[in-house]
Amino acid sequence: MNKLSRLKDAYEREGYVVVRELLDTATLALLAAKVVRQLSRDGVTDGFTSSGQPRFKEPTQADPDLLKFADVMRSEWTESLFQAPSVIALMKALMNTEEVFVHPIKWVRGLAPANSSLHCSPGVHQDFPELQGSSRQITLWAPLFFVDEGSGSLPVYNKQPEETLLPLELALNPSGWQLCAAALLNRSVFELKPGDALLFNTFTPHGGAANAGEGWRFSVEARFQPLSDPLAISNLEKPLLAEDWHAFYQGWDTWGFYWKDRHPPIIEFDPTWERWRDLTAISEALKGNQKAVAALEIAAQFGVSAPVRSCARRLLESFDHAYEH
Ligand SMILES: O=C(O)CCC(=O)C(=O)O
Repeated sequence: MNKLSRLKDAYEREGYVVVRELLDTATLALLAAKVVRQLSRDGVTDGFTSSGQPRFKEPTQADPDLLKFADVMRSEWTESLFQAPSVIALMKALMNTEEVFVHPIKWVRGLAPANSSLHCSPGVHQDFPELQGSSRQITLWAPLFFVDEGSGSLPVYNKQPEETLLPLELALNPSGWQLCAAALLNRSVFELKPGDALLFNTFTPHGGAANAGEGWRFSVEARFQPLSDPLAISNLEKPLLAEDWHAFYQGWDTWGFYWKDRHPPIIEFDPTWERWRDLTAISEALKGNQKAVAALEIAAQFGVSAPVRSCARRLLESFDHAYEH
């Protein structure tokens, strides 16, 4: 069996696969340098850990904007990493497709140590309810600095192969929810160096990374799908951390609007999951379930209708009062 067949076999069997030395390390080094410049400017690093991550330094004031890495996200280098012919060829093989579509939105995340004021880690989840569209989507997750389990590498889980969406439970994490542990099978966490990538399907459970180290864990993420599969409009409408795509692509030479005349059949975003989460958080809060607090905060801010938002706000206030007494 050649290397490509082995990777494909593992991806189809497990729902994820690690691909060593996939991404261009010179480009990753440029992005890593950009990250270090921002951390230094913001006063939240003071050197490197023994394993090579930027060492975390507590900010003088906790500020969620310290977790936004717009310069790296908007850099054309980030795009070029994922457009590399070797990446596209691998995606074609894994998805059994002639034409691949690279989602325009890319993520750059910094995961601060678990014992710091800036720690913020998504619970174990599946990507599909947020992304929707193609069930063949693949997420590519890759570190900018060496990472292992102790310093925040991303855990992935096996599930029964025939399962798609798994049950959720309330949790005190940034989204307010996590997958029920009973639905998860084997957990795997990999040691990865710059250039290595973890690839997983849109239904593959992942998340709950715990950074027990002293450094910042940095990762870049992109999503890929067959060009002929549907794409939810929410994946194209607006970039992250920029007003619009024109602002986002300003100054780019090669890859700006690469998707303009080449995108999959567009479908509406289905708000069913968001509604279910908001209404379930409200009904659980009414029963006094304190674990609903994080999900209520989301419902209070982003709930799809005004009555849901105000109901969630009132319940949050009543929880605050309960704590005061
Ligand atoms: O980087 C992390 O800890 C979470 C990443 C994630 O949830 C994702 O790639 O969908």
